[in-house]
Amino acid sequence: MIIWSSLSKLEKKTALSRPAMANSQQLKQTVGDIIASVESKGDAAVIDFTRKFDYPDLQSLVLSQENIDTLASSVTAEVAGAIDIAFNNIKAFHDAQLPSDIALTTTPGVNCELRFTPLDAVGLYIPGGSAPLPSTVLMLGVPALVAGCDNKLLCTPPNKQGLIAPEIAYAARKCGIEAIYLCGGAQAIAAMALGTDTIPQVDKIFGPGNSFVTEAKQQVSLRADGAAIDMPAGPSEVLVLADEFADAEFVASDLLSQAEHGPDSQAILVSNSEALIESAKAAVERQLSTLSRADIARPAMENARYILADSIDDAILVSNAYAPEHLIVQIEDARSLLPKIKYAGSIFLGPWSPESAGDYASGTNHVLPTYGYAKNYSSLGLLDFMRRYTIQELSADGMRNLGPAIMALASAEGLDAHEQAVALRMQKLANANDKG
Ligand code: HSO
Ligand code: ZN
Repeated sequence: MIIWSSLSKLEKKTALSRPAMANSQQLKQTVGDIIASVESKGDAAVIDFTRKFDYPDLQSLVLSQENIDTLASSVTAEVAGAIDIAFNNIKAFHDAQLPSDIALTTTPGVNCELRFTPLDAVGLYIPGGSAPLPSTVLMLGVPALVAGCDNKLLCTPPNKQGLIAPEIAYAARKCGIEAIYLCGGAQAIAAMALGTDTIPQVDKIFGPGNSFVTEAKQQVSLRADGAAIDMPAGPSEVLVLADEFADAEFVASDLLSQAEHGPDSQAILVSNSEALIESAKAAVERQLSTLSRADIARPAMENARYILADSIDDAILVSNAYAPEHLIVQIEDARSLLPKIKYAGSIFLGPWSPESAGDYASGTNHVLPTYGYAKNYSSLGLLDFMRRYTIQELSADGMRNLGPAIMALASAEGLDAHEQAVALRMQKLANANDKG
C-alpha cells in the first residue's frame, strides 16, 4: 500500500507512472518494413504475412458473404439476444449524438454555415488474440452506421479454422459492415491505409490492437497518402475510487476485470480508508483463484497500485493526476464528486455501475483514451466518424459591411493580393452605386 501524503513529488509521479510503451527502434523498423512491403506488393504481401502469422492455408483475404451468414447464424440465441440488446443501447446513445448543422448571420449580409457529413470509407480493426471481442465490433460499427459512412470494412486475423468468431460475424452483420477481410497486424493497417487490389483504401482507421498495430496506425497516420486514426493507444487501465462504505468484493471485481485484459493492464485503487484497501486486496486474492484467465490477470495485479489518500478530495487529485481511461467511483453520493473530477475517459458512478456495463451494453463507447491521453482526447463517439466543414456567402451588402475590416487586416499583414480581392469588389459596388 502506498501512503500518498508520505511521498515526495517525484515519488508521486513514479507511483502513477505507466509502463514504457513498446516503441523501440526495432518495432518501428519491423512495422515500417511491413508497410513498405504491402505498399509495393499489395495483396500478395498481405496474404504472405497472414499465412506466416495467422493461418498457413489462407486462400483469400475476403470472407465470403456466405461464410459470414453461416457464421452469424451459428451464434446461440442467448448471445445473439445479448448482442441485440447491446446494439440497441449503443445505437440509441450514438443516435442522440447526431449534431445539428449551424447557419448564422454574423454581420448583416454575411452568412456562415457549419455542416456535418459522414466519412466515406472507414476501416475497423478487430484484434484476434486470446479473446475475440464482438463488443468492439459494436463500439466501432454502430457509430459508423449511425453516422452514415458508406463504406465500412472490417479487418480481423483469421482463427485456427481460417475463419472468424461467429459473434464477430453476427455483430458485423448487425452494423451493416459491407466487407470483412481476413488479415490482422501491421499488414492489415497498411492495407486499409494504402489500399490493395482487394482491400479498398479507407479515410480513417479505428480500433485497438497490439504494439504492431498501434505502431502501424501511428506510421500510416503520418503519411499524406495514408489514413487518419481514431486515437493513440496504450494498455487498458482502470482507477477505482472507494471509501469505507464501498463493497470490497465489487471493488476487487472491477480491478480484476481490467487485469484480465492483459498482463500489461493497469489497475489502481485509491481510497481514504485503509480498512477498505485491505479488504479489497483480500477479495482480489480470493477472486483471482476462481478466474479462468488468472494467468493473465495475476501479473497485471502484481503491478496494481493500492494508494491510501488522506481524504476523498486527495483521492480525486490522485485520479486527476493519472487521468485514467476508466474511473469507477464507489463512494457515497458519487455524483456529487463530478465537479471535482477533471480527467477520465469514462466515469462509472456508484456501486451498480461496473466497468463491464460500459464495456458491453449500457450504450457508451468502450473505445477510450488510455495512457493519460484522457487529458486531451475524448471517448470515441459519433463525431469521430464525421467531418465538419464550413460554407460562407456574402451578399453585396455583406461585402459593403465587412469589406473595410477585411482590407484593414490584409493591409496590416502586408498581403496586398488579399486586400485587392476585396478592394476590387468594393470598387465595383461603388461604381454600380454611382451609375444607379
Ligand atoms: N475494457 C476494454 C473493452 C472490452 N472489455 C471489451 C471487454 N470487452 C477497453 O475499454
Ligand atoms: Zn473490458
